[in-house]
Amino acid sequence: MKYEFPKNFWWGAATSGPQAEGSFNKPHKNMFNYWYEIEPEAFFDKVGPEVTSNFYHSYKEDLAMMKNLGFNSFRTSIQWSRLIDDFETASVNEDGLNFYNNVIDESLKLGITPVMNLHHFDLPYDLYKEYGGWESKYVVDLYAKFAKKCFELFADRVKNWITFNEPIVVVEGGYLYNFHYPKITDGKRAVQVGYNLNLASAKAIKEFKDGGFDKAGGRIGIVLNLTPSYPRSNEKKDVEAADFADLFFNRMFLDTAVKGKFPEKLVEILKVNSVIWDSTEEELDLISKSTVDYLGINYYQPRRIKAKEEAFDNSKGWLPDKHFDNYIMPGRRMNTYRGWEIYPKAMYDIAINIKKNYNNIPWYISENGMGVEGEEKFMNKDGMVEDKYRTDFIKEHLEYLHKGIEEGSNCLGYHLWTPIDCWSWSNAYKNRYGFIALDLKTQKKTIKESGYWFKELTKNNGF
Ligand code: BGP
Repeated sequence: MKYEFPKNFWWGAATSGPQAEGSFNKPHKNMFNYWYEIEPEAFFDKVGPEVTSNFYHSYKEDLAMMKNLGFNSFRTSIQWSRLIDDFETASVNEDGLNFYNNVIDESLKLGITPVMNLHHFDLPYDLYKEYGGWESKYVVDLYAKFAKKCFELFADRVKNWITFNEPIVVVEGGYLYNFHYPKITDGKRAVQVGYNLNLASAKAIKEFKDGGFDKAGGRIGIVLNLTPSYPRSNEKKDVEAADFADLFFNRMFLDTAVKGKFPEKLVEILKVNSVIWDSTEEELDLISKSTVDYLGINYYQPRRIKAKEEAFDNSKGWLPDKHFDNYIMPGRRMNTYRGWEIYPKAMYDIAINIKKNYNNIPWYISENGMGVEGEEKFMNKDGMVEDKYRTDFIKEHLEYLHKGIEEGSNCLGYHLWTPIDCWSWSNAYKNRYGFIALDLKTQKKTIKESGYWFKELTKNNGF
């Protein structure tokens, strides 16, 4: 069977500023720079974010390699901590400005559409220290100033914007489950952070529209990691538990971004538990009027849910886990390196969900991929990683995506995570995801077998 994709389908891959550039010449630290400084042992092999894949210096060669693989599009992010000197006035750092101008111009020169994201877990550390980070509405306003500045500087050439990558991960990692600094566990504060991130995204969208950047051919969206919630069984209790997980982890951002409204049921539950966010009528009005033009959806793994089996431990106060338990489904297929289930059919479920429940808004797969540890063991004598498992993984996911598109879902493209093996938060360089292998010692970059396969795919617009 041949899988052909719509005309002008985006083929490419995504990375982020903090994971690819390295920290060279940055005027400020972000949260990860700071965390590494105080706790290097929290990072795999104690490898920090200073060098990463050296995109700051090698962007030309890197983009040329992406072009060689047939990319027509590519996502990265503008680091707030690189572009801006003074956060209050949003004054611009000359070196940062030159760097992003060069990246954008080089991409366009090669015929690669740049998709620019404004926040990939990389809040400037000073804004946490001084104001409490995403718990503060003042920081929300500073972010909107930063976003406005980016549009003014780059929207003449960048037509596809993203306000946030996976905002729910900021909530989960930093305020619930301790996998990102500041590693706080506090349900009420987590909920406020979730609200503030929604508000920040809406304020950036408002700046975009007020500035007329949409009328000038631009569009703005958000990237959400929509992890479909599957109940253990059809029993009411399991279904309700899965429904809560969907409300909290997906729809808190999805409904707000697309429909301008928090799900009523979620608001009700948060009220009953006395953890509802602090909001004003004016903010909610702004949110309702500032919805996205398109969506990026990151999909890696499903969320399996069962009803709570043991009494919830209240000692830390309310947490979302009061309403569900994670379910370890027997026989599930795993990527054991990352500990994530592999379930390609979710691509189809996502496509149909967007079509049916979210006005069939334009969207694309902004991340999907497979992180594998110790990939050098798959290297052949010519130094090429033979990552057939990755090609198979992509194919299986694309088959289900294709089915969703055939049934009318308005999907614009597919980006792998990531073009070149890049740095991953606390996992650093443990798991590799790229089409292109990175030798961390020499910074040598070598195309993997999957990269050559992808090149054929982009030529044929399918496989
Ligand atoms: C997504 C993030 C990426 C990337 C990817 C792979 O959630 O948007 O930044 O890191 O996951 O996950 P990890 O690096 O944790 O293995």
